[in-house]
Amino acid sequence: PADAGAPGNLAAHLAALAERRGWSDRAAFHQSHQGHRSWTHGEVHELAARTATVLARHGVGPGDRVLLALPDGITWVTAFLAAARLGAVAVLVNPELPPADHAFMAEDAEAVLCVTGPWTEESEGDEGRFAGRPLLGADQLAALAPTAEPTTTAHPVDAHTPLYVQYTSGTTGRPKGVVHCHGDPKTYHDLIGRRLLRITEDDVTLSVSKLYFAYGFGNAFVFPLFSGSSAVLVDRRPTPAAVDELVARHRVTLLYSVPSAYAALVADRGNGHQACFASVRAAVSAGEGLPDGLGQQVGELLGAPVLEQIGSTEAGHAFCANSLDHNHPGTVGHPVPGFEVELRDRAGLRLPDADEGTEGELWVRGPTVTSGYLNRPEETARSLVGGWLATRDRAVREPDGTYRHLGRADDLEMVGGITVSPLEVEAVLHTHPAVKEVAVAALTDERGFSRLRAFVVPVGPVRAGLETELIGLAHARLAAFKVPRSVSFVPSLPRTPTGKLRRHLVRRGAW
Ligand code: 3SK
Repeated sequence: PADAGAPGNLAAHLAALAERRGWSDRAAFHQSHQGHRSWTHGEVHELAARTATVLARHGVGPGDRVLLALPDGITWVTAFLAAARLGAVAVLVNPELPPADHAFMAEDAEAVLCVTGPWTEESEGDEGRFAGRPLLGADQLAALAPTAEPTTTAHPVDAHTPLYVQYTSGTTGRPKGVVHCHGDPKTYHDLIGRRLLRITEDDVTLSVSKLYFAYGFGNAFVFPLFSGSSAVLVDRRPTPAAVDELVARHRVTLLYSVPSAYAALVADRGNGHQACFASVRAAVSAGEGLPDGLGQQVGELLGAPVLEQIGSTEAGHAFCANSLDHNHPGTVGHPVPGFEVELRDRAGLRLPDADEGTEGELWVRGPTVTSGYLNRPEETARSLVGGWLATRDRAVREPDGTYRHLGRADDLEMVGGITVSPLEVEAVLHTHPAVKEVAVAALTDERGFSRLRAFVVPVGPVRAGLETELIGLAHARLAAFKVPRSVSFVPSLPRTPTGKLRRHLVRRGAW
């Protein structure tokens, strides 16, 4: 499927690159579920070109949006490349979201096709889940693609043609679609994969973060395809035992994860180096800060450096990162080469360089920062000012030019590396007749992790079982990562004289 006629098209570019560099017979992806199976770079691009024909037969053309609500696996990879080959835009969504979230995203993105499944017996059927938009089952796509003719001609595009959309939480609870273009993945790889992590053809990646998420997309899709290396794909978040097994089986060299999963690994395997991790040469951590001491424990367990970084869906991947050459534990590292980072005050005014130790909000400018959100001109104008992105992360600059992350500056909470709108969770809990007032915040637990907690002012006395009922209500209506772990019943919530909730006090859990 190599197509020299469309150099700007990501799918054509990657297929031609694999052929030119002689990667066709090298492993690209190892799928660990449904029986272990590996695909070479040549097989991936071939299957993607055939998948493009199936998508085209289902009405997908240049500029159309195709929603992919799929678990990590070969179908995810080939469907993405197929959409790119056709000049269509893949809308990457978490397959485990509740039906209402999927319906919102399908409508917001005006998806012409939703590629979904496989559904488990417990998950709700497709009826209404994607707002009545045309559906194509993952199993059906996987059955049709191998015998379809390959689409050898890729649609011509340039580096600024939209390629994919990822959703990020909005403060109002309505997720916002962030648009990225055909030129962005090559830049993630050039700046981070190649330059900072020195990925080569011999690397093997395991990313706990999934492909629909910015961090996982770069780690386990972009870097392997641009470097001729391979990635292990797992359809669900691997348990610590599964991480051990996969690292040993595939001789994983690069492990990408989030602090809560690293802590689970340390809790499971204890301290000190373990032989099953002998192949790991670096571990990357993102999503939230590594609690004090955990980075060192992980480094000892894996026998490899632990490199913290910070990125955002809007920036596409990391914009500050530690590297193999310069690792400052406890910080998120230096700005990624090619990115500029500024600390600004709440009004968006730059804090002077000399003020080291001064807290500020991180603003970022760089080659892969999105040009905006789908259908949200006002939010785009608020977050993107003169090419600078307001990340709403608070940080302080260290004397060596690295940045230390201090938390979020807006109403969003960060749990397990994912932003959650407390307003959305509060709205659900508020529907319970026993709830008079409610505030939700991520609080740090005794092990240093953020966990969602709901503070509820009850209507009348608290009866036995109310906490379980409220958590059950959240489970029934929200994605699992938005469900509070605990409920505290309080006589009142901290408010300003004008009635505005003092979220910084709720986050401290004391007022
Ligand atoms: O969550 C992050 O901080 C992150 C890090 C690297 C790449 C992408 C993201 C969203």
